[in-house]
Amino acid sequence: MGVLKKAGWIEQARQQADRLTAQRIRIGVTGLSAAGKTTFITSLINQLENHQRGLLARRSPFERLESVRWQKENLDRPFPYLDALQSLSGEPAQWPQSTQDLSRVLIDLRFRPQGLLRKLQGTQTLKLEILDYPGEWLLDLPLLRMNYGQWCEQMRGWLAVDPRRALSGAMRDRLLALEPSAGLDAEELKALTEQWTDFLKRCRSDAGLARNQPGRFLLPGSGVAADMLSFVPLLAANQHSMGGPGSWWAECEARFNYYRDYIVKGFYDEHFSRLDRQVLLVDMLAPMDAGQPALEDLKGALEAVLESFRYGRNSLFEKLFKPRINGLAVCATKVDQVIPGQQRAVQQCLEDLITDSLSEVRHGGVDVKGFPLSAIRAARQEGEALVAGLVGQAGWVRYQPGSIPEHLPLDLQVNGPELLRLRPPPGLHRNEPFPHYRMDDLLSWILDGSQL
Ligand SMILES: Nc1nc2c(ncn2[C@@H]2O[C@H](COP(=O)(O)OP(=O)(O)OP(=O)(O)O)[C@@H](O)[C@H]2O)c(=O)[nH]1
Ligand SMILES: [Mg+2]
Repeated sequence: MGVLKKAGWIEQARQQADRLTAQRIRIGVTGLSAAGKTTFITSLINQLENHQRGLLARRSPFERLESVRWQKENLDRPFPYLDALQSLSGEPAQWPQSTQDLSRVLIDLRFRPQGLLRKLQGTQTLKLEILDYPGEWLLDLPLLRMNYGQWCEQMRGWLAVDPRRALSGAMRDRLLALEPSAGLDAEELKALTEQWTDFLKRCRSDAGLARNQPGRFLLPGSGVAADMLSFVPLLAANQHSMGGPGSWWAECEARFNYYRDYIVKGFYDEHFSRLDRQVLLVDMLAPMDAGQPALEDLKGALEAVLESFRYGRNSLFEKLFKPRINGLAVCATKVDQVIPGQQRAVQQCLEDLITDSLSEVRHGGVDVKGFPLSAIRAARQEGEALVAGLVGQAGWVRYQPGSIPEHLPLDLQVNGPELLRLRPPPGLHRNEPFPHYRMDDLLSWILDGSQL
C-alpha cells in the first residue's frame, strides 16, 4: 500500500471512529418569562467559545477541549445568539430582547482523548443540543389530565380569590353569567378571549402571578393558528355540563380539546420527551422583593412545572411520552444582584420554596443539583456594597442590596433584598469570556456522565 493511500485509510478509519464515538446530549433550558434563559444560553455559548481563557480552561474535561463549533446554519428555529451578542456588546450595553418561542442551539465539541483510547482515537466529539423553551408551556401539563368542564371548575375557584378576583373585574361576572348551552356569539367570544388574555397579562405584570392558563395565550409560539386560541372558561359550567352544536359549551370545549391534544401534547411529544437533561432557571430575587403573594404564586407555578419531571407517579404522562431526563439542575439566576456571600442563601431559599416537589423529582430517579448562577455579572462587590450601572443611566451606583435569610420562612414573609435595574457591564465582546458566577460549574454538570 502506498504511503498516501495508507494515510488516507487511517484518516478514514479515524473519522469513522469519531462518528461512532460522537455523543449527543440534549439539554432543555427553561424557566418562566424573564427567568434569564436567553442571557444564560448566550453566556453558555460564549464560555464554550472562549474556553481557553475563562474559568473553564482549568476544569476537566474542558482542559482537553480542542475546538468548539456553534452551528448557525441548517437549523430549524435557531437561537438568536448573534442578536443577543449585539445587544450585550452595544453602547450602551443592553440585555437581549425577550423571546417568545422555542429555539435551538447545536454546538460541536472536540476533545483530545485521554487514557488507553488515546492512541486509537483521533479526537472525541460531542454534540450539545440545547432547547430553549418557555416554562409557561409546562404549566399546561395539568390540562392533559383535565376535560374542559374540570378546567372551568378550576378557573372558577382561582377567580374567586384575590388578587385574581380583583384583576378579573367585570369579565368574571360576564363569564359567570354565560349559560353554557346558549348559542355562541362569535363576536363576544373574540372579545372575551382578548379580555382573558389581558387578564392573564395583568396577573403576571401587576400581581407577579405565574400560573396563567392557557400558557399559549401569553406565549403562542409559532405554528399555532390564532383562531384555535380562542376559547374561555365558562365559569358557570362544570364536568357535567353539556351543550348542543353551536353552543358556547360545544365551541369552547372543541377548542380546548384541540389545544390540549395537539398543542400541549404535541410539544411534549416532539421536543420535551427527547431531552436528556434539564436546566430550570428561576428568578428567585424578584418575587422575594415583590413579597409573599408573588412567592406563593411562584411556588405554585414551579410545582406545576416540576410535575413534568416527576416520574413513577404520573403514569398517564409516562405512558404518553416515555420521558427519560436523568438530571435536573435547578438554578437561582441573577445572583450577582446580592453580595457573593449571600448567593448560596438565595439558592437555599429557592430550594426551601419547592422542597416537596424536589423530593418527588429525586424520588422518581432524577439526579437534582442546585446552582446559584449569574450568566453575566452586572454588579461587582466592594466591601459589603455592590457597584453597578443602572438601565437608562450613565455612571455607577454603590449600594447595599439588603440581606437574604438563610432559609425561607414557612409563611413566605420575607424582607426582600433591594433590587435595582442593572444594565449589563460595559466591554462585553464575543471573543472574551463574559464575567459570570458558576457557569463553569453548570457546564461541568452538563458533561458529567458523558464518556469523555
Ligand atoms: N443582574 C443580572 N440580570 C440578569 C442576568 N440574566 C438576566 N438578567 C436580567 O433578566 C432579564 C431577562 O433575561 P432574559 O435572558 O431575557 O430572560 P428570558 O427567560 O429569556 O426571558 P423571556 O425571553 O422574556 O422569557 C434581562 O433583561 C436582565 O434584566 C444576570 O446574569 N444578571
Ligand atoms: Mg428569552
